[in-house]
Amino acid sequence: MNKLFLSSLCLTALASCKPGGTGQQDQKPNILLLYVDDLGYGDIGINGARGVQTPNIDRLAENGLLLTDAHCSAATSTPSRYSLLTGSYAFRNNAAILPGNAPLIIDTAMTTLPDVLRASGYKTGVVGKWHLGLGLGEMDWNGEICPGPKDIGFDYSFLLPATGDRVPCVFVENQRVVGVDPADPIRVSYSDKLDGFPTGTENPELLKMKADTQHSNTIVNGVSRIGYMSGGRNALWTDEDFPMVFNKKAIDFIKGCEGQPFFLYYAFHDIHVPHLPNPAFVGKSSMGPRGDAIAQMDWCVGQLVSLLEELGLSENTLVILTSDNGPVLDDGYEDMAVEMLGDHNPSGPFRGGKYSAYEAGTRMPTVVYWPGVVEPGVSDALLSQVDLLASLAGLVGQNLKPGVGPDSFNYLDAWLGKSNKGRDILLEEAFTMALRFGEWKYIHPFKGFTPEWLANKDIETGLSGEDQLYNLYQEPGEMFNLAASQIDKVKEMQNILERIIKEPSRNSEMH
Ligand code: NG6
Ligand code: CA
Repeated sequence: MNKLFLSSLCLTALASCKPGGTGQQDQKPNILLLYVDDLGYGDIGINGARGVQTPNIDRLAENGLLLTDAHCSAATSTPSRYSLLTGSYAFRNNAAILPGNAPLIIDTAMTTLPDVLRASGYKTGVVGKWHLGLGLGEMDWNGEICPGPKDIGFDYSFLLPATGDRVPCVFVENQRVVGVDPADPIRVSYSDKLDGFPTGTENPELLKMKADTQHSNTIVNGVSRIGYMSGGRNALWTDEDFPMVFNKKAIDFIKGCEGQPFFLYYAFHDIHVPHLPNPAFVGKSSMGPRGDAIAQMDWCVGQLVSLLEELGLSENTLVILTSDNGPVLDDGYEDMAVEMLGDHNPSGPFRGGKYSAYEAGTRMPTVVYWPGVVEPGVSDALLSQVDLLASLAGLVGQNLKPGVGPDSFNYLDAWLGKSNKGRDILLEEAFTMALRFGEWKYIHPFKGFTPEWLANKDIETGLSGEDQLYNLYQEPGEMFNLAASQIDKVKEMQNILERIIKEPSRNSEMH
């Protein structure tokens, strides 16, 4: 990485920031990270979506940078989010999909992405899906929830605590449940049924959408979820209101930052299950609720971009839109996503999807938009979200202390399209680990057992007891396993993987 180039890039970027309408002259650029949930590579128009239109995202891509080989760090949510915020691979902390009553998995002593930006004068906020745990375990949802976002660098937070399909079905603002009532205390359990709400198993006649066994516990808003809760009746969310609720909080946050640069991590619930789009978006796609949720999310993106324009902030705001893992059609609810798919391909030209070690597990639809700084174009640089910590630190001129962002490297010039040089190697975490290196993709043998709920679904996990080696330049679809004929290459890839596992990448310079 060329330091001179980077610092001059930084200066150029900052110098080209035009004065904003809200007095943001000469400020560091705002950063708006639009983090969609479960959105596949092929789910946006510009990447070939057939069953839904995404005009707002396409407009960002046409006027910005479309990245074709940018990855989240893992094929599920919690590990990807962990890496994004800490610059550390999730396996180093055994981060896996969390239940809704899990403790916070980010050590509050770590320097996180929002910490880095806050130290540079940013106001930091998170709105939307959290899924990184809250509290210390055995949490009391009726008082202050600690530790939480503010303890890892966020000045403001408005959260959906875990996922839309997990209890508790309440919003948490600045670490307190919104609308909590001492007379109706909230309790949450993932092991014991709690009195208070009917369950999908016992009262299926109350459901507006059928679900599998795991999703057949507490019914809220006519939909059964994973886990049990009681109390908090005045605090319950209405899924169909999510786009308006979250967008309003995001807009209020941005407006409230007048005079101070902001970092907003806007983590969509869409397009995770349950798919319950607002009536305004029902029927907007030809694919039923999953497609309508994409249209809804695209509308939300459009609203935020319009806000930046109205406030005169567009040219002083770096917008990154991406996703936390690949697409999935059957994730527990009967919502016609499989039946109504038509000729739409959520994974684009790649194999697999959510949960998968194949490319579509982590290769994300990714757009970078910053008028006047990022030139319109397409880049096939190999990039990982684990690098956003170091790259954005580079943008704001922060040097990372040793140990901070242990797997994160500064690829700012590639993220902004100033260079085509991305990573040489890239780790993809799933139930096993996979590694990209030049034209090669290696998938490590999986010796564990596939969870029953996953094994029973029609999902290509990429899990095998054997080594797998694919040549992505020859066939991006990962159909022909070359491991048996490329023994030396397999060995080389295994060695790289071992080094990554053994020590933080910043020590070994493995990137
Ligand atoms: C799985 C859930 C799935 C989804 C996922 C988390 C079952 C059978 N499946 O365990 O529905 O909630 O966890 O998705 O329970 S993620 O995008 O947040 O990682
Ligand atoms: Ca996800």
